[in-house]
Amino acid sequence: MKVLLTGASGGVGTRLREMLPQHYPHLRLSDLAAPKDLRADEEFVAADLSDMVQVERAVDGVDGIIHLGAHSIEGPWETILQANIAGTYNIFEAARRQGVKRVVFASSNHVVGFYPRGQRIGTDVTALPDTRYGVSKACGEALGALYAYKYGLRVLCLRIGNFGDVPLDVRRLSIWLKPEDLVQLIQIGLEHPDLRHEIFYGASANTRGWWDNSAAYRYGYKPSGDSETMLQAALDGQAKLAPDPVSDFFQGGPFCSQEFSADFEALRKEL
Ligand code: 15L
Repeated sequence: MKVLLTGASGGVGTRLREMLPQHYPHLRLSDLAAPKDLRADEEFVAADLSDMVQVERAVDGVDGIIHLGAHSIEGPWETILQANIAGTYNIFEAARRQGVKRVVFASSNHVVGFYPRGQRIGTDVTALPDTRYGVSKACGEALGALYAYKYGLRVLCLRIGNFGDVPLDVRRLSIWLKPEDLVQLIQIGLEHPDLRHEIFYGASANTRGWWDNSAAYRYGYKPSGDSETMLQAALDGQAKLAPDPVSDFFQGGPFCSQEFSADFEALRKEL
């Protein structure tokens, strides 16, 4: 199976470059610019995702796409619109035109950032994005559904929590995703015979998890990580953060408090 990894030069992409080749030896990498440490045995195609011609070149001849490429935090509308919304449309549309069978889309927990912490939610709740970035990921999920139901692509959207080796603070104890667990989720997306269109949370088996990830478990997901085993690291990280009532109340954390100008007390009472 030939697989394209977009966003290969970013933080998550860099880690996946190390981990994916043992499962997918025919891996093509793409990003705006090549990783500085690109090896001779790695294939790289530069692409600005907002340009369909470049995207079609990157997608040419692959069977599956892992689409990470995006502006991965909050940003100005024009940036989000081009990099994330137009970029993700171009990926799905190029996949359809070229007969690519599977797309794994890196969505984000920020699609549902305005749910209060502690509220257990599944993937069937109304989107409550906490940023323009979160809106772009909700839009990517909608594009995934369109291309699955209308054009027959097989699509897995992963609402990724926080990917890394350790949970960085108390919020991340609930949403942490161990790198090996992401690889497992990607394999389900690229290979599971029954998959048509699903949304999973990209989270490990965290003791303090907020999300009902039963859809992923139905497909055989067996996460190996639990952030609770690194509680102290998270508490140490938390100790460096200033208290922030809005951030501390909502699942999306600082993405919620950025630019926040609503009546927090009224909102908190309603929820
Ligand atoms: C995300 O979606 C971001 O891409 C990442 O940088 C983290 O901020 C993560 O969410 C998070 O919520 O911790």
